[in-house]
Amino acid sequence: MLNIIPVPLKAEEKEGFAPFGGKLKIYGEFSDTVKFAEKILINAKGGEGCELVFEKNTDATEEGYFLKVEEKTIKVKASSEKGAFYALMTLLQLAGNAGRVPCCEIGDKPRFAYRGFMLDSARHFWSIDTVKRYIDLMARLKMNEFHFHLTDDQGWRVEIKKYPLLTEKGSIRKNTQLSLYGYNSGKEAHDDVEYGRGCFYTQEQLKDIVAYAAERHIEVIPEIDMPGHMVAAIACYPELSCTGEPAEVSTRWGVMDNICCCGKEDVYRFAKDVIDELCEIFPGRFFHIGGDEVPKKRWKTCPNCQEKIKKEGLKDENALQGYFNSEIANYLKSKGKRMSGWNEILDAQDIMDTEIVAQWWVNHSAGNAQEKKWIKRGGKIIMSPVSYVYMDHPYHLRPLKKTYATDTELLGADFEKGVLGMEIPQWTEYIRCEKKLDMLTVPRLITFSEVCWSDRANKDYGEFEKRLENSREYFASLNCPICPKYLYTGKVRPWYAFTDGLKWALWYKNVNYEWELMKDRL
Ligand code: TNX
Repeated sequence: MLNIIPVPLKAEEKEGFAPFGGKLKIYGEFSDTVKFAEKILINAKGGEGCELVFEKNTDATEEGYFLKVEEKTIKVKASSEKGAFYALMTLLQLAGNAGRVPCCEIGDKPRFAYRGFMLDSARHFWSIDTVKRYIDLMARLKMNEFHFHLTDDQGWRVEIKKYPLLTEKGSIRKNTQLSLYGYNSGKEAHDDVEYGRGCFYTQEQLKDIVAYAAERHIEVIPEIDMPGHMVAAIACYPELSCTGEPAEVSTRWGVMDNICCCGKEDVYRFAKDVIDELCEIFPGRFFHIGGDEVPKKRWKTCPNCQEKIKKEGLKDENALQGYFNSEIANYLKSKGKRMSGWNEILDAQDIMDTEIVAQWWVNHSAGNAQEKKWIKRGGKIIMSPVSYVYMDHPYHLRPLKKTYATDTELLGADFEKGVLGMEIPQWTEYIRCEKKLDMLTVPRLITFSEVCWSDRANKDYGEFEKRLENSREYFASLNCPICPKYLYTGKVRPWYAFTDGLKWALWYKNVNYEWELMKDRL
């Protein structure tokens, strides 16, 4: 068994091994990949007497590659730098720390063009080194879209020169909610420490992250969540809200009623100013505007919103969000960007252009009418179904096996034409340190790479789990440890998890359960 994740389309193992390491003679087409290979292998042992050759072959798809490993020659055929790079990623994984790779023949290409990972740096902030470590891991797994959730109610984490308060003030919250116990009753437990002072990325730092990702064929997609999930910005510039009353950066999780006022021109101006600055930093094709969880309560009684609804001849408050989305989508389009957003951006889909992309996170299946209608209209979606892929949920609720089944259980042929790809999000309300981030992220990201890269016919969870276990050393060498198997298979469970009904009622209370039990053992 060749130990490769995600499993390639076709792979055949042969007798023997080829030396692989810093002593390889590397040459051929695709100069970026040749340079990358030299750089990454420079200190790796092995490779003597062997060559690694890159050739151009137009039979390969843009991201696909052919690989032939013989005892003295390793030949890669690809049609672009991307394919050549992915062949190199396969070789690095096959080699691990062994200094050699098994002889083999591989023909590979991805199932989906969009293979994403989202990191929430708003609720808790992640250092540039951590972000790069995850970008590296994504590259090894042949994933290509890094969705960066940069702002939320509890913190604004990206420098915007025109609005300096956003990071001076909007990055700081007075304290932090600790658990879901008492959820939405206002009685949740909180700590009493300020969080977030100085926790933001400067524009220069973001450019560095973008370049680092680009070298690994990963696009960075910024997300500025609007018009909801905006309390941190409203705390700095209260005029953005309907009432204009003073507000504080949120210390609680959940969905806030205090959202931006889509009846005020200031809000459109603000959004466009932020977009202007960010488009200078993120050269990619997509720009994510969030758009999720937008309670319309305040809009219903806001004179500005009601006037806008009347003036534009809109049906209701949902249509007002649709109007706002369309304005922003057109603005982004004028800058050469394609807008993406969570599925709520389609709550008034009739007035939305099918050019935009909806990221579907609510429980869905071929039965979701909104989604069906969108796809029928020719719209595209990215799948992030909450009950299969959410990484912040405990393993006893969502073992790897469930995440692995996302594709096979949810996608039917009629549906598939509308699917641009898949993305796995990591929300970080309850993740405060790297060890916990790794515990919940690493195994799921590895699993998900196979979900979105590999052919359906090659998917077999039992066989995948063997490759995963055989890869512990390799991922540990990338500083990405895989947590114990009894954890990711969901065996660490609170007693009530054995009773199905109670499980759903009470898991919220115990979102930290596995961590509390495991933290000293990781
Ligand atoms: C829902 S998914 C959210 C996030 C939370 C997450 C927690 C989505 C678009 N919105 O704001 O962090 O649940 O799992």
